[in-house]
Amino acid sequence: MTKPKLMYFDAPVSRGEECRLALHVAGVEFEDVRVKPDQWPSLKATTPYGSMPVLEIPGHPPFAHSNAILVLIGRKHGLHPKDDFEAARHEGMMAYVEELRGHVGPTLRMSGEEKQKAREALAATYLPQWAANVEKNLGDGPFFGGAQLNVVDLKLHMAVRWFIGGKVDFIPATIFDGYPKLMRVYEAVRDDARVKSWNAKS
Ligand SMILES: N[C@@H](CCC(=O)N[C@@H](CS)C(=O)NCC(=O)O)C(=O)O
Repeated sequence: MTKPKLMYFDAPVSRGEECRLALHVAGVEFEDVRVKPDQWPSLKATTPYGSMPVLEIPGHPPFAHSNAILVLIGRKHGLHPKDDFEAARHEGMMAYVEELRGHVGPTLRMSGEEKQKAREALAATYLPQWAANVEKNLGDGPFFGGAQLNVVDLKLHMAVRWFIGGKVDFIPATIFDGYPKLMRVYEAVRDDARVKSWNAKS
C-alpha cells in the first residue's frame, strides 16, 4: 500500500464524500474504495466501529469517524487551525454537524406517516434552531474561520447540500434560506476551484 485508502459507500454524500473532498482539496492522491450495498454486510465487522468512512494511511492501522479523519487530513495539509483554541472551536462545529446527522438519520429508516411527521417536526423546530446556532458562530466569512477554507467548511457544505437539493422528503429545499452566513459557507465551498474540479470528475 503506497497511498492513503478511503473506504465509503459508492455515493457522493455525507461523511464519506466530505472526507474524499478533504483529501482532494489537500492535493492527496488516494485510493477511493467505493463499497457497494451488497458488499457492506460482510465488510462491516472488519471495520474499526462497524461503520464508514474508514481511512488507512500507509504504515498505520485503519481508523474511523469522519471528524477524526477530517482533523487528521486538515492538520497534515493546512486545512485545520494550528492554534489549539481555534482548532477546538472548529471541532465543536464539526461535532454539531454530527449532531444534526444524529437527529435526521433515524428518519431515513422510517416510512409513511411516521416519516412525514418526524421530518415535518425537524423542519419546524430542530433544523431552524440548528441553523440559527451555526449562524451565531459564523463571523465575517466567507468561511467558518475567515478567509481560508478548512475541513469544517467541507463538513458544513455537505450538511447544507443534503437539504437544499430538495430530495429530503418533507423538508423544504429553502430550509436554510434565512441563514445567510451558513449559505455563504456553502457557496464559498461550492465555488472553490478544487471542489469544482472534484465535483466535475465524480
Ligand atoms: N461517527 C461516525 C458515524 C459513521 C456512520 O454512521 N456511517 C454510516 C454512513 S454515513 C454507516 O456506515 N452506515 C452503515 C452502518 O452503520 O451499517 C462518523 O462520523 O464517521
